[in-house]
Amino acid sequence: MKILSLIYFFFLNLVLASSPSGGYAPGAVSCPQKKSLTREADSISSQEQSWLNGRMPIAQANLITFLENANLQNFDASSFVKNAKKNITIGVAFSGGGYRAMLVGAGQLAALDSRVDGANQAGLGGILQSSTYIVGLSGGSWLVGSFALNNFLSIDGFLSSKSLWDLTYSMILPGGLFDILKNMYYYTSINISLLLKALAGYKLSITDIWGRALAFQMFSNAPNYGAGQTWSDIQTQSLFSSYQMPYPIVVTDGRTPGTNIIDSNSTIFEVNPYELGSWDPSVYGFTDVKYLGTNVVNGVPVNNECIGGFDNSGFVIGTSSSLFNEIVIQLQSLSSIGGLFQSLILSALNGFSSLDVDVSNYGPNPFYGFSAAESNSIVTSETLYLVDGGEDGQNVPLTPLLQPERKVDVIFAYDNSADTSTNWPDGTSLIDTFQRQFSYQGNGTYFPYVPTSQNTFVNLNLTSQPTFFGCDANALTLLVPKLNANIFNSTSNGEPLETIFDIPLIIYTANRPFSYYSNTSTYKLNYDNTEKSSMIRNGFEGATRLNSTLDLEFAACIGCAIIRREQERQGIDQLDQCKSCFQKYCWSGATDTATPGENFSLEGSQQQADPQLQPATPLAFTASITTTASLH
Ligand SMILES: *[C@@H]1O[C@H](CO)[C@@H](O)[C@H](O)[C@H]1NC(C)=O
Ligand SMILES: *[C@@H]1O[C@H](CO)[C@@H](O)[C@H](O)[C@H]1NC(C)=O
Ligand SMILES: *[C@@H]1O[C@H](CO)[C@@H](O)[C@H](O)[C@H]1NC(C)=O
Ligand SMILES: *[C@@H]1O[C@H](CO)[C@@H](O)[C@H](O)[C@H]1NC(C)=O
Ligand SMILES: *[C@@H]1O[C@H](CO)[C@@H](O)[C@H](O)[C@H]1NC(C)=O
Ligand SMILES: *[C@@H]1O[C@H](CO)[C@@H](O)[C@H](O)[C@H]1NC(C)=O
Ligand SMILES: *[C@@H]1O[C@H](CO)[C@@H](O)[C@H](O)[C@H]1NC(C)=O
Ligand SMILES: CC(=O)N[C@H]1CO[C@H](CO)[C@@H](O)[C@@H]1O
Repeated sequence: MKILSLIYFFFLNLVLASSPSGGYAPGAVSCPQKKSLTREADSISSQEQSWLNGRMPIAQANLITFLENANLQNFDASSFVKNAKKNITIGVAFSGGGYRAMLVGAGQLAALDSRVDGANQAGLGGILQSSTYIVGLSGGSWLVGSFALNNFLSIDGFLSSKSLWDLTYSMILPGGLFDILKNMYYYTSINISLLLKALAGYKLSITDIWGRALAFQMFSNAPNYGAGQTWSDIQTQSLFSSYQMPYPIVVTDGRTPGTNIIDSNSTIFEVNPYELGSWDPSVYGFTDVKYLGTNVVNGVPVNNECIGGFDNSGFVIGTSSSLFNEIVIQLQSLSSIGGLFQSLILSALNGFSSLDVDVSNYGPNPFYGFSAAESNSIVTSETLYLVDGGEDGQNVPLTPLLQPERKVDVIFAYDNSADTSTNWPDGTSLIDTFQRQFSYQGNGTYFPYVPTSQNTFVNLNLTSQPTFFGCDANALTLLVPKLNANIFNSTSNGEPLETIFDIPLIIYTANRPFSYYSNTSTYKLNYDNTEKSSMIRNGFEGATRLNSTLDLEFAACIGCAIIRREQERQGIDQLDQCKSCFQKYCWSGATDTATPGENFSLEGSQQQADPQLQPATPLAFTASITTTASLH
């Protein structure tokens, strides 16, 4: 019986997969024409550029529609967008925070999606269709990966699907207590995946288990739950290749095993549909994601032998969220139910026990001997170790959108972190991103001023309603002292130099309760359908100022933020309506670093504040600030 089912599952692994082995294991493929799989990070890839050539006209046309519907007064959207000096480029970023971040993020995403029922009425529908980039990290990477690899299915599609995002039972026992066949299939299938990858000669990490488990929820429409589905399969999704979806990117951090210190010098990696790599000087390179697993020296395949299928879709989002490995480890204490997982883990860790549990193993290292990177860095290691993208504190993944090469004008930053002891965000992520630009690794990225204290975020209501940062580019000159003198100059090839107008404006939206307390624990692993749709609905309402009921002009105000940089570039005066919007939504630069709130209460051993933050929102709630760094 056991042998038979093993054989059965083995063959099931072989059908209809883009991985060369047909299943989870990487396998030999012929090498591409190009000499090196790796390139310097001095520009976006030629594939990204050619994709943008297709996307930009569509995004600009959709932006005209959005702006026309936004009720901006005395504004000709069509002529403004058509006469812009550059394509108006919108990026959207979703933070980590487990299923909370995925579900609240799904509501925020739905609010921007003109295909979703109610999104146009609520004000922001169409922004997703006008956007160029969409970035996710950890729980946010499940969201972005789900959309990208299910061919940009709308949120309604996820909710009506029987298998996608089925969170009724946790990944420990996806069939619940009674669907024994489902549970058996699940465990056997994961086990076989791991076995096949190990047999193919690859070292496993817990992320292999974790990634396969996630795929059962996120990629369940793919054959055999995505065992043979790769991240580079995004390239062949029809709504990607016809430029109908934004360009999806997930973020993960580089880490040296044995160290736990993530400082401003950590290396931030991104995985996009074509490449994995980093803009940071420590690596400063990108490798073709399709050929991960290939043994290379300075990007050149050894013996001209190449590998495909390493970039399994679940493995990629599992990497971005590898902090969750810790949960999986803790499951061991969950007695009999955890026992199955435990036995999987033990077989995966066989001979591998010295590694930190939250490290994903990308070996052979695609940047081994890479000449553009720092010589004493990651390039000397035979394996590339990647960890949860939020481990450096920047839980909203903004780094890919701050690269001057991407020319982003405005970023929707959705923060569903659990910074406070009651699992609400307090701006920590933005503070960390602000500071990184001054570090060695910041390497010419710029980020507008934000408060330096979380207390200011909370006291000044910057987390209770969408807030704009960097409203006035002329106030940012001190951030770019080197470039300031050259603002209006061009380089020899006629390209304009970076200017203050190329620093994106940030539209920051933090998780808040409107119709539902969406501050669930990062470790909550199962959501019944009511909880799931309540989380999503609350995210939708937070993104839209309660469906624009709290501000009838909200869509217009968002429009003002989107057109702001182009107006500044051209020296066009702001509309009166936009001036009053900016009064309402821009951070003025004021600070209030007092411990938030008047009502104090004791929590645990720490004395903490419990301010009554609202009544701008229908549900009254309290937040408290923790001093210890917490998991997102
Ligand atoms: C907008 O993008 C398209 C496609 O890349 C490009 O051809 C066009 O020149 C861009 N427009 C501006 C104003 O830069
Ligand atoms: C806001 O709109 C969404 C989508 O139509 C809907 O599900 C939700 O109930 C609305 N909220 C309120 C308070 O009307
Ligand atoms: C960051 O890296 C730079 C250059 O290698 C080094 O000078 C600096 O000390 C590092 N900072 C930290 C906090 O490690
Ligand atoms: C996984 O397979 C190994 C053999 O490769 C077996 O010893 C182990 O019991 C299996 N674990 C589960 C949970 O099926
Ligand atoms: C959610 O927020 C409310 C109000 O701040 C708080 O009372 C509750 O404990 C929080 N729930 C969790 C799970 O943190
Ligand atoms: C924050 O919002 C609350 C509720 O709307 C309001 O009472 C308070 O004055 C606001 N604080 C600031 C600094 O705007
Ligand atoms: C930029 O232009 C100004 C004014 O033409 C000129 O004085 C300055 O030297 C230029 N800077 C560079 C770096 O070319
Ligand atoms: C703008 C900037 O400082 N770019 C630098 C980023 O890092 C690479 C590699 O160290 C440099 O070559 C760039 O000049």
